[in-house]
Amino acid sequence: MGSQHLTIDGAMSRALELAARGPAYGPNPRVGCVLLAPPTGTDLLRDRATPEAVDARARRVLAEGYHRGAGTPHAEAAALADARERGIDVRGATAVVTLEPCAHTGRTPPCADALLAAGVAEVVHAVDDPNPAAAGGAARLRAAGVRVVRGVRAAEGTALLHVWLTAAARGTPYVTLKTATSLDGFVAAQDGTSRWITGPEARAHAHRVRATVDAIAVGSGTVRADDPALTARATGPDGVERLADHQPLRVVVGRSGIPPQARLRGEGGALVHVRTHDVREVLAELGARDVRHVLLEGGPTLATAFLAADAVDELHAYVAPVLLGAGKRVVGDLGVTTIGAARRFRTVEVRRVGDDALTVSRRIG
Ligand code: AOF
Ligand code: ZN
Repeated sequence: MGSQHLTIDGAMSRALELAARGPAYGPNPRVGCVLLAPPTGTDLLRDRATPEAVDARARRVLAEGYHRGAGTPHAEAAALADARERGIDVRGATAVVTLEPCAHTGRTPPCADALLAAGVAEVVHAVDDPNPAAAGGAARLRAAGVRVVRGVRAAEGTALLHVWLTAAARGTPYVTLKTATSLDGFVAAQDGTSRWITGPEARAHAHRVRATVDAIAVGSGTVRADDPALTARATGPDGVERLADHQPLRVVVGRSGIPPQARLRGEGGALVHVRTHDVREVLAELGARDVRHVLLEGGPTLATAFLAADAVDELHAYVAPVLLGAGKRVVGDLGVTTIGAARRFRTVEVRRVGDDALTVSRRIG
């Protein structure tokens, strides 16, 4: 870092970069923080054109930090610790943070108080905290005389935290439905055989996604039909398949029992059996377990229930250039009888994975 200089805008880009190094899974958001020195020889407050204007001059980077997951220091605390370790005085500094500093004592003490105690003069953040338990940091800082500017690079901050913001504001997990189908929308042939419709690249990609979520859910019928392990696995450079460091919770939805020999009882994430078909109950149960992001991996009954309940936030549709003409459909009857009632999503990404196509789309509104 030494003599690196950044504008507030540049520091926010850096803070966003740092934030993205944190884990995508877990109950907490990914947050980054950069501490900038006060502009030399000028009065920060007198220099402003408008109260909300941000300083355009490059300033020395004093310290930086990011959040590494629930229970570890928040980004602001990590940046303050970085400064302390290197003996740097942060009095009069500007804290550039991707999320509004918290005002609560959760697993760690309030960041607003830590910034005040350190003598930070100005706080610039991208996104307001929607978590009612933690919010209020900006107001507390202002009341103590700190200048607070919000909304800098807000679109990027919101994009990075899309899943967490949706789940935190709503109080239930963000739901991603993954499907792997033939071009004509089948997940299995008429005789029930389904291995493999999509190719190895698509499966590897899906495993990488598994390693970023808190929970994977399947219906109890799928457990009996497919006996999935529901682990996140990756093949190393040596060609050996291994479990990823993070293993999501394995959730089975439905009333029927899980066979004692089921593969999902093996090594991997903890197993939860939610004995209901009621989508709201499933989401409440997962929310109570601090799940922010659940990936639905089948089968059609579970997918249909969540789609019918309008409970799918994101769709990952892997489509193989394979035609079956008949077989088991990816979703069942959604009660749609006319095109105006169709379930529609907005596409955010289309990419090629091996021979297959992946479309990522999100709920509209
Ligand atoms: C984070 N990391 O860098 C910031 C957060 O209970 P706690 O202590 O883990 O606090 C979690 C809440 O704190 C979180 O939901 C968010 O509202 C706020 N800010 N959280 O995990 C951070 N700045
Ligand atoms: Zn905090």
